[in-house]
This record gives sequence, structure tokens and C-alpha cells, in this order.
Amino acid sequence: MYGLVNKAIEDLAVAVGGEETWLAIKEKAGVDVVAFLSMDAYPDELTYSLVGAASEVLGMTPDEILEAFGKHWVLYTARGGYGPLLKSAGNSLPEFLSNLDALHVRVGLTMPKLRPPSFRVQKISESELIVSYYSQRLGLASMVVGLLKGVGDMFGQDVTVAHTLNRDSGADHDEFALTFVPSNLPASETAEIHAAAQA
Ligand code: 1MF
Repeated sequence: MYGLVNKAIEDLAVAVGGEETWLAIKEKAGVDVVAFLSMDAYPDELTYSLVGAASEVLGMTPDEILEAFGKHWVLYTARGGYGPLLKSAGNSLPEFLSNLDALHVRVGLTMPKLRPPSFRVQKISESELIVSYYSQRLGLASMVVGLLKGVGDMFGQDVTVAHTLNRDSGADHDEFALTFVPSNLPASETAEIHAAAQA
């Protein structure tokens, strides 16, 4: 995956435990890269190793790490210069998720090694969606749970996610049932993510 992903993991690790925690994670993962380059493509195995090592160092399950990372990715990219990209994908949770494939097409124009997942969105009601997730990668469904919640934060929506179809159980793709309501996140926090995405 592009280095931007590994940099976002670093950013989360440093936010949670400081620089020493990040160095411990890199060491345990056997990663000797001093600084990741956003635009370089790194082997997926490196990213999976970082997730495994973060799980051991932070005492969380890999799925908890992945979910936390998914949420952080939205904030990290919104702050880190991709605000306009995120903004261009829509003004509401359903609209944004429906436009994710188009967003990845845009990124892929300049990043030829991008292997983007694909999302399909069915509207059930004003507050319920079914999101289908197709990926060339295995084991990242918990990251998608965090991504969906992070997108909710961006629009001030509290999203409940149920993982209703699971590739780990033999399904050909993953499916999530989303219920969303206006969030009671501190307005400052929603505002920060939203403002970053407008920048
Ligand atoms: O193949 C890849 O390297 C790759 C990297 C990141 C593929 C996808 C993504 C983004 N995706 C990560 C989870 C992938 C799980 C899987 O493969 O099954 C998150 C997608 C997503 C889902 C919900 C909400 C928001 C999401 O992401 C928004 C997004 C997507 C891509 C980027 C930024 C925000 C992006 C931007 C620049 C990139 C790479 C990805 O690389 C550059 C480009 C220019 C300069 C520097 C780096």
C-alpha cells in the first residue's frame, strides 16, 4: 500500500503512545524504514506486520487496531492535504459513500499502483444504508468499520455498524448494515474534522 497508509499508522501510534511507542511497534514488526514516503508503494505485508505489532505493543486485538486506524485515516487525510478530495466526494454520509469508487479513480490517475477497494451503497431509509465492500485484500473488514464511523464523524453523524456478511465466513464479499443519527460528539471535534475536510 502507498506510504501514506503507513504514515497514518505512525501518526495514530504517536498520538496514542508517543514516539517510543511507535519505535517499539516498528522494531517488533521488523520494519527498518526510517521514514515512509507517501507516494511510494510498500508491500502489503509491511502494513499487516505494523498492525500485528501495534496489537502486541498496545495490548489491543488486531481488529481493534484496524478499527481505530480506519477512523483515524479519515481525520488524517482530511488534515493532511486531502480535504478537497474528501469534500469533492459529497456533502452527506450516503452521498460520500456512493462516491468512494469515483474518489479512488481520481487518486488512481496519479497513483498507478493503487489497488482500491470498491463500495456499493443501498439506501434502506433516511437513516439506514447497506454498504457492500469488495477488496483485493483480506482481513481488513474491521478497518472498514472504523472508516465508516470516521466518515460519520466528518458529517456529524453517529454511525452504528453491523457486519452482516463476512468473507471470513465464506461470503464472497463483506456487507455492513449502517444506522445513523445526528451525533453528540462535542461540536468542536466534528467541526475540526469537517473544517479539515473543507480546507
Ligand atoms: O492500494 C493502496 O495503496 C490503497 C491505499 C489507500 C488503497 C486504498 C486506500 C484507501 N483505503 C484504505 C483501506 C483499503 C482497504 C482495502 O484495500 O480493502 C480507505 C478508503 C476509504 C474508505 C472510506 C472512507 C474514506 C476512504 O479513503 C479516502 C481516501 C482514499 C485514498 C486516499 C486518501 C483518502 C489516498 C490519497 C493519496 C494517496 C493514496 C490514497 O497516495 C498519494 C497520492 C498523491 C501524493 C501522495 C500520496
